[in-house]
Amino acid sequence: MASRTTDTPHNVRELRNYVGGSFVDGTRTFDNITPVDGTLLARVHEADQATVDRAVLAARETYEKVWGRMPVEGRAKLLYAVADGIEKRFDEFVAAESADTGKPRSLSSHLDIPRGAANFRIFADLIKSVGTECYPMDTPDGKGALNYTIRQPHGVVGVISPWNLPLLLSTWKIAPAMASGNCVILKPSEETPTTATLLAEVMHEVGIPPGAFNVVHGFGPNSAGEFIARHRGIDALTFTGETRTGSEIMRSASANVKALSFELGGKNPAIVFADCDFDAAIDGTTRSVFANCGQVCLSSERVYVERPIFDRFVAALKARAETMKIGRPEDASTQMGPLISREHRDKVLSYYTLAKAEGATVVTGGGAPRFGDERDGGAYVDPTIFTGLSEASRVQKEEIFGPVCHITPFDREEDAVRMANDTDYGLAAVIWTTNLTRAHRVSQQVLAGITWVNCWFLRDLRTPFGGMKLSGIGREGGQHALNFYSEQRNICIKL
Ligand code: NAD
Ligand code: 6OD
Repeated sequence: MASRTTDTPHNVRELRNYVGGSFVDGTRTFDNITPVDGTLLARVHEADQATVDRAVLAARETYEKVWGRMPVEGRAKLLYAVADGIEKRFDEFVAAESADTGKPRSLSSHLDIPRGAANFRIFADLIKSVGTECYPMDTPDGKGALNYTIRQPHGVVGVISPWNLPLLLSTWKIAPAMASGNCVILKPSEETPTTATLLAEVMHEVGIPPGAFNVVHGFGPNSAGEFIARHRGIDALTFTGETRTGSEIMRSASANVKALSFELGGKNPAIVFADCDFDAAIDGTTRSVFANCGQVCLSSERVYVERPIFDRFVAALKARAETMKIGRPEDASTQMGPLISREHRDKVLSYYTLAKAEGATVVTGGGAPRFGDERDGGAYVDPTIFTGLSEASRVQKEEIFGPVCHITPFDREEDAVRMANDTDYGLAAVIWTTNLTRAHRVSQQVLAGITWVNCWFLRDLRTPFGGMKLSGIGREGGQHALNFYSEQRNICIKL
């Protein structure tokens, strides 16, 4: 194989672009720093415009000659092999994902990497059973006509992905795109380039045809991200990330009228009714606020609790936050790691400061821990709970993306629904109640792409996933993803 991921004598990796089946240098490199302790993990080769052009050309050629023509069984077989290949190198993927993000290995080994493999399996399964529509019709001559639809891949699909669940979220798009017969150009986040490069190695090892999958490293504006968004040779673009970035990408993509799918930010509510299973609600809210250091687009940053249990709930969640073990990813007892970067830490801390300026009561946290060891070079913040803010405050309106929530009491169900919906976003909601009728009623009233009742982040990969309002455009998952990654065409045959 051409040069791939290599370790220097100091264990600093070189991460190259994967273009047309070869690992290629960039014209310059950037550093990949771990938020665990601020040390250097890798030098990453940035793709310039010419490298992105080569990737697009390779993808187009492979689409036309090989991948787009391969029988579905053949594509599915290779995608199962990718899933197996990820699992074969499971520990390496886990260690890399945790080093890049700082997340506990207990999390990357239970969520990120298994889902990375599962994403390939489910879409390999689904593509084999995809159906078609057929409409026999009457005609004036009595002989009739038959309409039927066929699906055609777009050709070349650009995938631009974020850093919070790097392998999970990129493969959530790569797998259905490739299963549908498209060739892919992936631009992983500059913060988390490693598992994308390992995935390229797996694709190479299992014999994915050169050009069917490409990785270009770099940043957003005036770098690989923008080069993809603007590229005339890319037919469809799928993006996960911040809403503001989505707007920029939409502007860049508009000249070439690409098909777009956007999974964007959130400011998600959780509503806790007094009739809930209290312990389950505390367990679930601890996860939905603090898991992955709060860096999940589905996290609950606004928690509404019915007044009779408000004080007890706040005290119980505070106790969970204060006993949370913050530490290095490889320590099995670690429950929460650092944020993704020092820069993001500054952003989260600025919201902690803003909350106080807006009049919040700090129930717990509100700052950054000091460890007195190498972790002080990392990007850690305290798990934090606020109360007392008005619903109009910026902290209640803007996505923070950290281990933090604000808890508001409510008296009537309609007040909780009104406050939950008083947001520009509409990604996810959680409802805690044992009243079945209320569960259905409130779920239907809360405006969110996904509403969980008495659970959080429970995923059936066949279901539609996506956001309302500023949280996104379109739905992916199961058949919905296959619809996005293909063009449906109608053929009408006069009999
Ligand atoms: P981000 O928008 O900063 O970056 C995402 C990707 O876009 C990165 O690869 C980045 O390099 C690239 N990018 C940035 N500017 C670009 C530009 N102008 N043109 C092209 N590409 C560009 O997001 P992030 O900070 O990596 O991720 C966190 C955000 O993602 C949060 O807002 C979170 O809610 C959101 N998110 C949403 C979902 C969802 O499913 N709705 C899932 C995960 C994360
Ligand atoms: O589970 C998924 O498929 C998914 N898209 C999760 C998104 C998480 C956001 O951070």
